[in-house]
Amino acid sequence: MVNKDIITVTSPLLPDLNEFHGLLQQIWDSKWITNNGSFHRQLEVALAEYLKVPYVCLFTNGTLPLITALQALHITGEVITTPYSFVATTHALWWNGIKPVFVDIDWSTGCMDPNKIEAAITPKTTAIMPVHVYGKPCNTKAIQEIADKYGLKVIYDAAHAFGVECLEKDGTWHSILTAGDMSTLSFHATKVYNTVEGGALVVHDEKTKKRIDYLKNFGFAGETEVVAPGINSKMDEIRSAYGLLNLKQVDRAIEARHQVAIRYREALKNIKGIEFWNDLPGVRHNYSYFPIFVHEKEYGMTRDELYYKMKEQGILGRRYFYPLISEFTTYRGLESARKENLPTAHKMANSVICLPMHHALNNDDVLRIVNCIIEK
Ligand code: T4K
Repeated sequence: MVNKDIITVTSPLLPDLNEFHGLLQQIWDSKWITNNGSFHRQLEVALAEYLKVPYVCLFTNGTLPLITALQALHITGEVITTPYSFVATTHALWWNGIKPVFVDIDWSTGCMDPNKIEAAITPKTTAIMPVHVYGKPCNTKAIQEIADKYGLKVIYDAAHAFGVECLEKDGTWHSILTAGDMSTLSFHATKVYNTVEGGALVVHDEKTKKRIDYLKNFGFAGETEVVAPGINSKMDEIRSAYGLLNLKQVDRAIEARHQVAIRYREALKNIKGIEFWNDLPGVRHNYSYFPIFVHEKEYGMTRDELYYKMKEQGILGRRYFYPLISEFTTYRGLESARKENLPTAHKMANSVICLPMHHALNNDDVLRIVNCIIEK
């Protein structure tokens, strides 16, 4: 019998409502509701500490930090990027009048394949914009070597990579957000850590932090001084307060996701034609997504057949990231968007289903999901 209870791909981590009321009362009392208020300042400091990064600039979503990073670093011409992401990554380039140049991805992570970058560099290339897709770390070392060789900036779209850390040779854990020139985060409702809508730009020095703070507030450097053509992308006090509360419970949420990943892997390990990734050695993952790849011949069903079967049973996995960004009308005319240029990205986009993954999934939910995949 089909169980009609819906299981969605994700579910937002919500702070305790009573605690939130308490903070709202403080905001009401102060009557300071936006423009770099006390909760905004507290959250920037708390996030920098939690994420082990020098500076966090809060934003109103995860798209505006991408657009702003490109502005702040004066990126022009062409930027090498990945087609295997959410459209916001490439849209940020387009909004800055920059031509995206797509390169293929690596099957073992879904991230940009560093071996494909050099061939895509032209005299107009000014930067690389990779994505730590699903929170899997890009090969940051290889990317940085190429960037240094050609004098390119690197802006990481780290929307999925909240809290992801890598083990360094000296035995210490480093945030993946310290790679490159800047990294962006999304705190959208669907993310591991959310502030309803929200995002951030991670920068490495105080001067850049100051510059970004101007840019996200119309370029104001003082009451009557505008130093740059800025925008308004500030996070308000209400969402900052909500964010402070969610930060207290995000570790528990990540651990709950980890347990879901363990159960999925155990249940699916012997299912022919269903591929998934194990944890990478030396990486602290955040389990933001659980993609599986359906190999039609071995599994006996196409990806879409399984996707729609799950849907009929109320299990709403998602085909993140199908179609590829390079297939959308805005971008498909680009030379680099040609299918033969992106074979691995096409293969991944055509075989992926992200299974439901969030902190509140229980054992029965996981059982229902894996049974739907196992029973053909
Ligand atoms: N870069 C990358 C790599 C990104 O993935 C994203 C965003 C960005 C940049 C831009 O960051 P933001 O500007 O968005 O901060 C979602 C999100 O809207 C988007 O943030 C995210 N990536 C993208 C991968 O997924 P949809 O259209 O799939 O979301 P939606 O509304 O269909 O929600 C999915 C499921 O989540 C629902 O079925 C149920 C659950 N849900 C959703 C919402 C909004 C809830 O339970 N409650 C909710 O309030 O795009």
